[in-house]
Amino acid sequence: EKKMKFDRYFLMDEAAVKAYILEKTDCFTDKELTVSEIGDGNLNYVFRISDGETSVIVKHSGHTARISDEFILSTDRTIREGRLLQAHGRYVPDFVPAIYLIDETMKCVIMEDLSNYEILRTALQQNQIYPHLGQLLGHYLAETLIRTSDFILPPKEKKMLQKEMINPELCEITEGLVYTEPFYDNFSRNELSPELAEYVEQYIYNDAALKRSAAEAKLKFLNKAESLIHGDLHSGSVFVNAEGIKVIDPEFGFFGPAGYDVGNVIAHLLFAYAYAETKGQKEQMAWLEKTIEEVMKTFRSSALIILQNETRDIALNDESIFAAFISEIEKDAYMVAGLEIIRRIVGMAKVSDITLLEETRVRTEIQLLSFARYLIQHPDKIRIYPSLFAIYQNSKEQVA
Ligand code: SR1
Ligand code: MG
Repeated sequence: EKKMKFDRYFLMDEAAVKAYILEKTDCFTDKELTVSEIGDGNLNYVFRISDGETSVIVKHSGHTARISDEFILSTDRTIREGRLLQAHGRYVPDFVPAIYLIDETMKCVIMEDLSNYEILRTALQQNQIYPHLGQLLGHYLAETLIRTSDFILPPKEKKMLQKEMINPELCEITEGLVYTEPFYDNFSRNELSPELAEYVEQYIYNDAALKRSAAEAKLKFLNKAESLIHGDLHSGSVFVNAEGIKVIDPEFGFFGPAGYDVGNVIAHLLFAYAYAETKGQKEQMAWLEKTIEEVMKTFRSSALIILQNETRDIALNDESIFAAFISEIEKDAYMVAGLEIIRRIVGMAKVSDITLLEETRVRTEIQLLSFARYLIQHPDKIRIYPSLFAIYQNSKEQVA
């Protein structure tokens, strides 16, 4: 049998990954390994390798996105993702998987297998409750976003990291799929429930004020190099168990607006809330409502403590600057939450919280879209309002 050398990139299948792990690492000594491709994301391949006792994950990228060949992408995205996980891991080591190897030749990352955790989206659909989830998410957001901002990172270090994390291809996907395509009816990648067409035509494609607000948000995404963001922090990017959370898949990460990650978390907890509501999971609904509030409260208080204790720049070390900075992130977050809701209902790349709904789907979609329109246009009102859910309920009544 000819030994593969793995000194030149090719797209590995399960057999190649098995040979690779034995050849390039000492993770396993026994050759009785099982390898399975378990990825369900839109871009890359995820292999689990196990000898029955120990297991690891190999994340590997091809020249195109898994979801569609129309996205031609550099295979370096997995390398950037591994480095970003390491960068965030400096601040939240318990909240990210351990990275064992980043292989620039084979364009893969070997990392900790999280098989003792569940994907948050699946767990929430199964009516699970995690009492500390809001605090954990708020802590993760504050640590990663505030510590990589100009308040804390030394100027040259931030710019060097910014250079390393520049991510034009995947940013372009977000710029199109989140900020542009869902607002125009001439993009073939938009995909709607047919019963939704009239609503979307009137209240999204033809709403000039909404489109203007979305354009303002897009300019922020294009220009605000605020923090090293995850870039795709939906409930499929979070693993959870009774002990804690692990955040995976930051391949869309770069130095962007901090509110982008916070807003994605809010949007996907709202999707979970809408799913729970349809299924009549009342206790979980109440907990999800509290969880969103806890994310925001913990984010605010942890961010403030970091800023107060660790701001290096004398010119920025000012309580009113801290307050304004956090408020602006919150405002951006509510706008992004609205944008994320719209893109997952109108654009490509759906979420199963919506697609799994049957007869209630269109009604739920309209309720969420109506709330999303409010979030995008009135983020400041939401920020100071005691409960996001009062406004959500109100937008439901308007729909009815
Ligand atoms: C072509 S990738 C489509 C979407 O999947 C990812 O998870 C991101 O959300 C991206 O926008
Ligand atoms: Mg992903």
